[in-house]
Amino acid sequence: MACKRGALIVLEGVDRAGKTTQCKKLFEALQRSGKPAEMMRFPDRTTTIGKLISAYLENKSDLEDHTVHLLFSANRWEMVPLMKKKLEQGTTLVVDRYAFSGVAFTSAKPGFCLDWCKSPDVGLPQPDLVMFLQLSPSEAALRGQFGEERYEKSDFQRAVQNKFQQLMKDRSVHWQVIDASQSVEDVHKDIMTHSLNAINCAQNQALAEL
Ligand code: DGP
Ligand code: NA
Ligand code: NA
Repeated sequence: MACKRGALIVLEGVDRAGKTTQCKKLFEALQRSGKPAEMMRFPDRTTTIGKLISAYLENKSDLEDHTVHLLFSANRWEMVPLMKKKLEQGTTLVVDRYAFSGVAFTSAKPGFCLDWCKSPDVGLPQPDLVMFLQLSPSEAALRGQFGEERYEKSDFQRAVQNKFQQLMKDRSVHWQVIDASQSVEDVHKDIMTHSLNAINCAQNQALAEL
């Protein structure tokens, strides 16, 4: 019997919504239930391109806004061969941020339209499920101070949140809004339910492209 493909599952949301915690919990739960799974995150700061991005985010370097947008996209593209290989082998990928963060963060800057922002990511593997961890800016503020990185400012995060709301109107993407104000365990339960459905559906579908 041919090996059934894994699902491409993405978690998105503004900073402090709990994406990284939930990716880890989902990955661990899938492993426990015997489903082959791996975690990935974007930006992947370990590659040559990722190191340029990391220095930019840490305010150690300045890059022109279009340039950095293309670097974030290139950082996703450089992982595509590995992602396709894993998915074809039957491994489900749990991904912390993807092209939607790319579009939301850049288009929140002045002078960028959604279409320009989307174009470099056209053709990337299409996620089987994108869960948006929804948390209001006021609830996010209760979770403590932002760090020191470039985008971690409330006004900018509010603009990013608005861009995500716009992106979620795109019906060609399988969006699922998750109430991230619930307890960590309740958020995890929701995410697990949607993920198991996505894994079942993905088995019988070809991998599509953004
Ligand atoms: P994280 O490592 O998940 O904290 O993400 C780093 C920061 O980079 C975070 O503020 C979100 C932002 N970011 C993630 N992906 C992209 C992207 O593709 N483009 C831009 N401009 N920003 C991004
Ligand atoms: Na961050
Ligand atoms: Na995170």
